[in-house]
Amino acid sequence: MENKLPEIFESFGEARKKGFVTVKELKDQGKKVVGTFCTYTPKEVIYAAGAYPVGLCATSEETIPEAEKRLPKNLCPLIKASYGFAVTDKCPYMYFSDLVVGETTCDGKKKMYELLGEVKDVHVLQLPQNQDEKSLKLWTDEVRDFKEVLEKKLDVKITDQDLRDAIELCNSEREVMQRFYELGKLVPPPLSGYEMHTILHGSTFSFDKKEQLKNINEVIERLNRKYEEGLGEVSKTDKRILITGCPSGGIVEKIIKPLEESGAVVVCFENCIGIKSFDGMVDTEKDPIEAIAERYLKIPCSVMSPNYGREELIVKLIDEYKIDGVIDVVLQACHTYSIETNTIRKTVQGVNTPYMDLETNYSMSDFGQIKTRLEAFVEML
Ligand code: BJ8
Repeated sequence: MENKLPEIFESFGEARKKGFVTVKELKDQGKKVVGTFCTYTPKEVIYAAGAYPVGLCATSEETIPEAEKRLPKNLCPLIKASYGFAVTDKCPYMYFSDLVVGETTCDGKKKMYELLGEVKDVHVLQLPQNQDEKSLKLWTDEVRDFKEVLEKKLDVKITDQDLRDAIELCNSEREVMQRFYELGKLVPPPLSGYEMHTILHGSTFSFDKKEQLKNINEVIERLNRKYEEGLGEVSKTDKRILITGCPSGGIVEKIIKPLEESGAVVVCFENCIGIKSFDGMVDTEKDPIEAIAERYLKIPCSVMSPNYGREELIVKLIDEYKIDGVIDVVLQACHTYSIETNTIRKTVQGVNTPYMDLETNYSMSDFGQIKTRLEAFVEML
């Protein structure tokens, strides 16, 4: 049983590519696909419409030169790369999306969606920038409108029962994914941060949720056994790191890998690949749209102002995951995360934990410089 783990690990690593075939098959069967860019997009409404949500955030610099023909060079790589894949038709998920859902998060993304609208059918969710009662009312209306948009565009009727079933599905996914990333609380963790990131990222390209949850449950079981038998490969003395900040899909090779080769292990991803996406359940007792809106608006991303939730969450995680150091990843020209580095530094240092912010993009040109900074950071922990 034990030696089957690498196979499963590999299958998650290949999940994005394998998903291309699955999505084509789904389309051939007449199924609908909805492309999304952000953790604030309520997946439940998409599932309730009988459609499949798929993430479109690009993680490679390949199409950035093409994107820069329309977008400024000094823009976040995630935005440029995602737009680049759309205009060059190089992303099958974008190609097969019946509808692309954007959201008013950062300025760069919302202006990019205007250009994307020239080549794809785009619906933009008007996300408020605050999490108070007034904003919740606006957001609840917006989620209700989103349901109507999907009904019209996909020619379906979404009932309350459809929404409740979708809530149940997504809550069970959250429950399993939480148990998975909480393996990072073990000392030493039974897997590296690189492996954890691969599984978290790969699972977002699984279209058969039941199969995905079965596989993740199997991984959890095996890793727990590995831990109990003391067979893990991570050393007890490795420094335990929390990663926060921008989405990390495009910087794994550049930050996570060299960091873990320097005597550290990433035990917690607070960003959108991990905790931000799966924290908090949708209340099953309330009106489904209201409950969905409430859960999503609480996500503590830097696009909210103020965003106290992120500070509170990080302090809690430092304690729960026995964190030795926090690394705040900022994608170049991401103003909201960049400005928040001030608050996050104060908060983290306020609980006597070393902190470092790293600004980077998707190119490997600063690899050496980043590696040196990471080694120096781990050295002083
Ligand atoms: S919930 S992190 S997915 S907005 S695109 S803000 S990196 S400048 S992605 Fe995000 Fe939703 Fe928040 Fe998560 Fe900065 Fe780049 Fe904008 Fe970005």
